[in-house]
Amino acid sequence: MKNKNSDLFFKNIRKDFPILDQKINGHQLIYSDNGATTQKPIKVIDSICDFYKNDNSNVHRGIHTLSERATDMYENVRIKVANFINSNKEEIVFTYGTTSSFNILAKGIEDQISEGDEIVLSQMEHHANIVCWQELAKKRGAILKFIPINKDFRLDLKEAEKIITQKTKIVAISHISNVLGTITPAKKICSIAHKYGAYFVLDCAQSIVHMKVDVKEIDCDFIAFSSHKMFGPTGVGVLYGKSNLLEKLKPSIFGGDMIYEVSFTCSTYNKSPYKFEAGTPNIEGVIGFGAAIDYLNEIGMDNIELREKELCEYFLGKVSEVKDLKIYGPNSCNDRSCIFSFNIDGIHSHDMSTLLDMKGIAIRGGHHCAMPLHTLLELPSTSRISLCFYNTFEEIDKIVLALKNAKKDYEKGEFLLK
Ligand code: C6P
Repeated sequence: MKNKNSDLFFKNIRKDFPILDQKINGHQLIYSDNGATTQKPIKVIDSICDFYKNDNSNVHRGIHTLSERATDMYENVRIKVANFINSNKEEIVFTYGTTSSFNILAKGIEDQISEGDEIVLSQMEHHANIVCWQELAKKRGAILKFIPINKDFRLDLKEAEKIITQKTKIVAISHISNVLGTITPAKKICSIAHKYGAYFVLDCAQSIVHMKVDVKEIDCDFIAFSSHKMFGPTGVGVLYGKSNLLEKLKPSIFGGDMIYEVSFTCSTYNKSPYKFEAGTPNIEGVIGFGAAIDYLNEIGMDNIELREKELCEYFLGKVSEVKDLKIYGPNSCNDRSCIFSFNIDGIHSHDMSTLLDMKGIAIRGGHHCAMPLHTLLELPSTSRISLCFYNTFEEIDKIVLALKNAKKDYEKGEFLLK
């Protein structure tokens, strides 16, 4: 289909995702938990099966044909990822996901942090971008500071200007909050960080699949993201770092493939990115990830962004009709994504998840691995709907109808029988 921007195109695209064609509790599945993980198109699934059927071998080790083929396929994905974010292939470290990328980074940078140095995060971070820095701060005597959010659920830039100072060594924020959906002004915060010589780290776990991420344009020093949130397999992620900065990072996982030379007494390490990829990697995962990137490129990130903006506007318009529902996040689709965390007075988020599941609608309930943010907002938990391009306007209508009926259904208590 030529017009990759039309509603019809995106409705047809659903055929690429076999899992979407099923009933849950007697209703057509509406998968709206894409912030947790996305579904996989048949091309990704097939690429993994084909690899095992035809090409399976270890990488970087054998001299035989299969191993050389597997190595080429694996390294080719590194190039695809580099092109996807406008970087060089040497700057792409394959990891096991965003969390593992952050751990490799925080451990690797340890030697560059001294007592009294400051690490600036924001109040809307996922635990993956908090806990590893807390560990680093404890070890090195560094101090963590947090850019506050304002009442519109956006980062307070005036406060950011005050918090980031000569003492700041690292500024690490999420590009899109996995709770609020807020798109943060990455370029602006990066320039404040660089003014003081601090590293700028961007958590792209929630942004990479919804908008074009260009590391050169933003001038990021490091970014992290996961394949499974971009229609690829689980167990694969990326740590991007500028070449000279990756060279300065220490590896923290040791063993085969990350070395240059090993004796009984000491070892020297391979160059980046290989010094961070010890042991046999998730080869079939990386191959599937490559197929996911091809798939995204075929649709076009511009088309995806446009489609999701339309879904965002439609959702916010429709959901405003639901009584007693509060959304935690910006109300303009210009600086938010299709992640909508909400509560309806009197219904716990876990009950809300069960209520909607009874109608075939998959959402997430809880603290979404962002406990500090929930504590700040004085919320024990929230319900979260997260949409992507394969969701439809008709699905939004059904979700909103279910939300309108939620109180009535809740009071009937039928969901308790589940
Ligand atoms: N958020 C969610 O439902 P992993 O689990 O390593 O692939 O990604 C961690 C992570 C880091 N940063 C952000 C902003 C994230 O949203 C996530 C994962 C999922 O919101 C699972 S908790």
